Amino acid sequence: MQKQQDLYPTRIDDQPRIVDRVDPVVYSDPVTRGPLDYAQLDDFEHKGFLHVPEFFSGDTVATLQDALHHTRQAEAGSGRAEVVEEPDSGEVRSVFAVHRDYPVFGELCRDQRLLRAVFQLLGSDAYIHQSRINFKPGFRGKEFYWHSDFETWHAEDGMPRMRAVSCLIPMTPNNQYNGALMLIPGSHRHYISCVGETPQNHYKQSLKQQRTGVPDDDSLRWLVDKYGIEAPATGPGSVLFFDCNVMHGSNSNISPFPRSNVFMVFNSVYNTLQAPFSADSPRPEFLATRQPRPLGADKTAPTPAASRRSHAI
Ligand code: 6CS
Ligand code: FE
Repeated sequence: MQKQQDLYPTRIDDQPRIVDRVDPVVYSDPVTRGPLDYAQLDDFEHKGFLHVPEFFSGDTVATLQDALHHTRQAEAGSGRAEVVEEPDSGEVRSVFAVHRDYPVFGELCRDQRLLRAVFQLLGSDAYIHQSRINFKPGFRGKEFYWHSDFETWHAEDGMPRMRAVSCLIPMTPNNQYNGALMLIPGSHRHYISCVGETPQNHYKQSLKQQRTGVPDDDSLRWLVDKYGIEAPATGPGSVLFFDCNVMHGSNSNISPFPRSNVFMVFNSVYNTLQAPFSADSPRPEFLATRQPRPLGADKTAPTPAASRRSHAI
């Protein structure tokens, strides 16, 4: 498979580097109609994330919460590759490919309003690059150290450009007590090229505790000094959209309250995976879709306004 030019080299030097993003953030015209208004699209453009309260109805949330509880019970001790356990307690930390294996989450990723919002951000049709539930159980849910998802998806999955968006769909309250997601607003406009080499089968370690492909202290300090940190308090019914390259992480949860979220990662159909840019072999399909199934995000509105960048860049 012919490799595209690597605009975002990483894990190749023994020195970290911070380079500017060359890709757009919001790909469609701000006038493109959908659930996100102009101010919200502008917010996403500048911060790299957007919290939208009350996106889903109470009935939808209740259905999703039931499915989440069922998933956790079904997967505890299942030993499936898609299931990642907490390093110490063995509790379920994450379950991947839930859009493929659980019908309720398969329907969620086809929600027409969600897809329309994704079209407003990506300016094209999209498919699920990755889906997961992060349970972050009470008392023993461990941290997700600071990282850019794109750095991993570029290095290990071969995602060429920054044209993917994550939708965090909270199933419990996310607050300062139970490990809410922390994000650095504006960090999506800078790409931190990390040191180190990708170990073989890195995902078997990184999904429990990521050490390779995380920013060095000086780069992280530079970002925080420049932009600060935000930890939006979210909860069931809302959606947090965040750009593939925004720097984020979450603390361990020592509260009694779980912090469980569903994540749907939408990738533009114009950004399909190539050969990994910094790994010997691609990660498994349950982590990174290599057989895209477009969802029709570009067909979700009655009369979409012509969008300037709805074609390949
Ligand atoms: O490696 C990945 O794809 C996963 N790792 C993290 C820490 N966030 C994105 C994704 O779930
Ligand atoms: Fe992440």
